[in-house]
Amino acid sequence: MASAEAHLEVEALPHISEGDMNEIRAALEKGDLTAAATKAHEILANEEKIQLHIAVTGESGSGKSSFVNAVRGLQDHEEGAAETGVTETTMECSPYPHPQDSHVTVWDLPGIGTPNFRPDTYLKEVQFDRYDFFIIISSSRFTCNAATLAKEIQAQGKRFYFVRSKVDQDVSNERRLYDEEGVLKAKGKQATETRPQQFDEMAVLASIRQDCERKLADLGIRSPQVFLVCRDDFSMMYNGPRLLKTFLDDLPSEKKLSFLRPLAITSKEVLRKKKEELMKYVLLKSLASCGASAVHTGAASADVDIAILVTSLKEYCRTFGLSEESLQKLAKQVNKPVKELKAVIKTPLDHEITKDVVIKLLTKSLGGAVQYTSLLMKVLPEEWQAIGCLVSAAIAFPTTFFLLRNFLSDAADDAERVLQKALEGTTQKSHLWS
Ligand SMILES: Nc1nc2c(ncn2[C@@H]2O[C@H](COP(=O)(O)OP(=O)(O)OP(=O)(O)O)[C@@H](O)[C@H]2O)c(=O)[nH]1
Ligand SMILES: [Mg+2]
Repeated sequence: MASAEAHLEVEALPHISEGDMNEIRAALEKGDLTAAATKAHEILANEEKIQLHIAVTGESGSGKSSFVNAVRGLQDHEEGAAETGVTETTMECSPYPHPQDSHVTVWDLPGIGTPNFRPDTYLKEVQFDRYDFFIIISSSRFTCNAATLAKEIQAQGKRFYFVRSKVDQDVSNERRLYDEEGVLKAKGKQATETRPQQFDEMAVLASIRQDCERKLADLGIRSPQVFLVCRDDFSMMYNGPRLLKTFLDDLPSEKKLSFLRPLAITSKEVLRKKKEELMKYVLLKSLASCGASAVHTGAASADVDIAILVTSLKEYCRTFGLSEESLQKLAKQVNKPVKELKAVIKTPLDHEITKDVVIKLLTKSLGGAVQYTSLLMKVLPEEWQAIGCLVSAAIAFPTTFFLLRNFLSDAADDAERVLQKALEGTTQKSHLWS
């Protein structure tokens, strides 16, 4: 396990209301660790209830259902996938919980602008209030319908993003104008003036995006941002890192973790963000785990709620794709034996985390408990210093704090090695590691 000193950076904390913070402080001042732990428990349980609802909308046939499937990591033919088709397919709002995290629901909405759904009544019919944000999809230039919808969403105080789908088709259409060596075949004036002599995929994509942004600006949308995607290449979305950053910057802080948890790890950035968000909860989790009856770990004992630790370590494993199911899926995707991916993992997998494993880790942590108590005071943010002083008396707090923190770091390192191994020898690297 990584040493505690290696992780001395002070991390941000999740947003905790002043009332909750005061309650924890008051309980600790009275020396009532159990009451403080109960409060921490309650805050975490409320966080657990947070749901994120994402609406996928746009014109009929634009690829909404395909996008929903791609976000959920499913192929169109797989069980539980949204139905897709070349004729108008989706006629009602259908919720699709994320297979890896039921806190996130992606809603597949019917197409706008068909005789069945008029733009002026559309938002009411799809129950606008239900969603946290909207993704408006178009497979060509964005039309008036999309702009009307965006303006209405904006007027009602919610966020929307434009996604241009099926860019694989545009790239292959454009490629046909070039020969096998990638040299422009078309000789017409217009073709040569608007295209480079040598085929350049990134330039094609950039021009699609600029064209969409220009058209949306013409339709009255201020500073529109367009993201390009393609169904079969979704985890390597052409604008993956930018889209991710935009979503995360916009989401309220209490919803960031829900959004991040089920995301497939396709870049270092996703990995870093997941770790950063999970780290924010370590303090609360360690406090919640204190104050239970003592657990004897051989030579020493600690007052720790083991169940919370088991649940937390399992959550870390699942969030970093360190479960049998995720590894099997990744191995299939990159066409490598799962054994090869597992060989670089040092922490236990999701299903291997048991009470006994946690007790073993606790025993190790308890060995350094005295050292941990002083380390804890160095890493705690200022507003937690007083609490740190009070609970450090109970050896459980620093012990579990560093146990969780170190395990989280180790699991993130494992996930990075797994991704590196998965990508070895593939051409996908440039997209995935951007
Ligand atoms: N080449 C390509 N085809 C796509 C892509 N996304 C969707 N399609 C195809 O486009 C057609 C329409 O896709 P759907 O996902 O059913 O579209 P929709 O917007 O849900 O359609 P409705 O439910 O009828 O409103 C299907 O044949 C899909 O396979 C993509 O990124 N690339
Ligand atoms: Mg559909």
